[in-house]
Amino acid sequence: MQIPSENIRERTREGAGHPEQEATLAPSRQRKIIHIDMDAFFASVEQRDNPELRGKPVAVGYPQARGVVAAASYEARKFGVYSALPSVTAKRKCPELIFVPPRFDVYKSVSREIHEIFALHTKMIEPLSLDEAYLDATENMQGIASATRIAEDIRLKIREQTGLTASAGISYNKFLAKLASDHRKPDGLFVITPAMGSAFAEALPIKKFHGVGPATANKMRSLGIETGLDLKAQTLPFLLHHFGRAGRYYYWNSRGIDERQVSPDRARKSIGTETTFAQDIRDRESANRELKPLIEKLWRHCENIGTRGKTLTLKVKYADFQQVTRSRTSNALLSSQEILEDLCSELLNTIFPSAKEVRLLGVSLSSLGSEGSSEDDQNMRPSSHRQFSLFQAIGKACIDGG
Ligand code: DCP
Ligand code: MG
Repeated sequence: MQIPSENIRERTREGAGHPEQEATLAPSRQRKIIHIDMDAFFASVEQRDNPELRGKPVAVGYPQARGVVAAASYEARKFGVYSALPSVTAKRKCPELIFVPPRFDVYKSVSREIHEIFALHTKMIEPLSLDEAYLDATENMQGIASATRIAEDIRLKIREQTGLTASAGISYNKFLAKLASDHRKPDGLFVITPAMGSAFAEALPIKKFHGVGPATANKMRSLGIETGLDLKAQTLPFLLHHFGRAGRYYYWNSRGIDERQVSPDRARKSIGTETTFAQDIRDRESANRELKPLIEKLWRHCENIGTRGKTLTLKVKYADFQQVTRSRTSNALLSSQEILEDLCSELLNTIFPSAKEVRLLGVSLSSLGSEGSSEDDQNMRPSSHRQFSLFQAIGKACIDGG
């Protein structure tokens, strides 16, 4: 049985800021980091543009058997409807739920508008998805000392110019700024000061730590680790032993420390999804079986956002945390789920038989382009869609919050 651990994530040059790929070091200087996240983004845009939807439970997505909810309005969330929930389940939980098909062009244009507002204050902007970004406001165009003031100003401008609300988190690093923006959602602002950071991290349930999906959370629980405080009580060698390189990230995060920089030049390079298994697997047949739903989700995501890729990569993480990837690249954009399945099957042949057990499998697409657009057009306009998270609520949403 598999436990989906990650949403579909949009990977970036730095590996999407995944804890396992970024060293987290002791802090050097005090920074002012703002995390902005639009509230119920796709659903709010739909309610803005269609007054009949306001105040009602709305899901952006398709109600069909295999559809999933992309975004849920806050009215729908009261019924337990959230992103990545199968549409059929959503409708059962909330019979009044109104499904609205996604309009990605509109979301992209709002995304550009909010980006322009951020750019009035700083060049240090790292978009995480269409509706979310980190800003390093330590240095800013107006020389404003208070990052809170900047965040309030941004929230106000977003409301005035787009008619939508955003929540803001302010702190001295990315980890805490992102937690802070979630703290007073919707339409809220929250500051985690250096004096509060450590206590805030200690009080967190482990699933709130970046990179902790259901499988890792279960493993932590089996080791008696339930909260940030429990995590903090572990030694670095212990965490490295049990969680590989991510252990270093957990070690520092549980102390409220995160030295990842805001990286303005990060651009989405790939979309992908992965699963950590409740029990490690050893044979090719099991791997094939576990990959099927991943490929299906990846393809559904491609279809939803009109994106295709030329390179398919299979990621394998072994029980000892060693990680390998295998890729195949085609001259043309890969155009069907069957093609992805065939390529995955070929790639599995390079992995199995395997002497070691496998704890995680992932599939991703890179060399992305838009379905139906010309080669030049694709090169000119790398698409910037957000992950359709397939699971981290399955974890919490696709394409990788930082
Ligand atoms: N999204 C998606 N699939 C997911 C998660 C999100 O397609 N699994 C899309 C729809 C969301 C948008 O990305 O509206 C932004 O995602 P967020 O996680 O920021 O969620 P929302 O903005 O919808 O809600 P919140 O108010 O919690 O930020
Ligand atoms: Mg949002």
